[in-house]
Amino acid sequence: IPESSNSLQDYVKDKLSGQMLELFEACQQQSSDLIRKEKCRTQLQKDIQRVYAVARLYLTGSSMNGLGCRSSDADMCLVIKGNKRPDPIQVLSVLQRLFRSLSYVERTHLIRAKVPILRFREKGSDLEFDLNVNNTVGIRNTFLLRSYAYADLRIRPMILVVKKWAKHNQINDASKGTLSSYTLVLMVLHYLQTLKEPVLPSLQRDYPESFNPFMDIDMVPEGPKYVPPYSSTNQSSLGDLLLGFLRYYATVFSWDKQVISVREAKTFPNNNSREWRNKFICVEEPFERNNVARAVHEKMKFEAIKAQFAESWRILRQRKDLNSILPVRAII
Ligand code: 3AT
Ligand code: MG
Repeated sequence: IPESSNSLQDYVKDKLSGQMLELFEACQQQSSDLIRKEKCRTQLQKDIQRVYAVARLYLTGSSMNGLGCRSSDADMCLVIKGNKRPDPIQVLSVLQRLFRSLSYVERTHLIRAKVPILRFREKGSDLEFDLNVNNTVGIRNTFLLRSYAYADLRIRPMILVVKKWAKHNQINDASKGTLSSYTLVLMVLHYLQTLKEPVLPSLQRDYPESFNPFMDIDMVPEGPKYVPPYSSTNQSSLGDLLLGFLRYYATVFSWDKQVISVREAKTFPNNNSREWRNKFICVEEPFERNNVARAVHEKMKFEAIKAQFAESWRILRQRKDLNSILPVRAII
């Protein structure tokens, strides 16, 4: 007997869900956007190989994971293999000089963060790139997130709306002490994994071979080929999932006691190690198992984030109108 297969319309029977779908369809990355990014990647890899002959350039982040908007930047990872690990700052300095000689690149600058990046734009366009060196965990987690994004039809619209909501309400900027997009995505996945009727499983638990953390990096993009869609008994609409997400972080989740683990599809207590103790928000990186929410280190910013969940939940449960927490027209 064939499984009953849903279409996205089955989850869009109310006004709020319709507004979410409309926002998703207007904002999601188009295939023409990806083609443009891919074309730049190919040309950049060619130019970089004049200096680093064996280097390979990977597109990562929302450009590749199915969770991108038309306005998303292009994150990239340059992989340089070899016995001795090159110093990322040194490599990026060399690339900075190289890029200044390339006709299709402009506004190159080096950011000396914990993971150093070279930021630049395609000349004459608003396409921005963030390039790191050998931060290969970003390649692994991109293909894990991609598998989650396509495991259920509701995931991509749900996450896009949450990202837009967070950006509009100024809680989506790690450089200003709030949440990175990556942290937000893991928070949504965690909520969907821990519902009484889960919308998502732990893919790392169910398909350990596809997401083996030691897999050769060249194989990682092929890894998830055998992950089928998840068939959930949960038939909640998009709108109910958004309301439930806000409610969960406004009233259920214990920020001061729990660590979010998408790897295990559960929370665990934060009092067992230095990584988690006395942190405002604890969200586990699925491969490296460190805290992806470490940018939130000011009490004021943390309080603003929690207040935003509480306030948006209060308003949306009353109004059931996406415009009450996010001006849809202005964003499309
Ligand atoms: P946007 O659409 O650009 O807002 P994104 O999905 O590209 O969202 P980020 O810009 O936050 O997300 O991050 C880009 C990628 O970098 C996503 C993930 O593959 C990797 N990454 C980000 N933060 C971390 C982290 N703390 N640990 C490991 N990988 C990370
Ligand atoms: Mg990005």
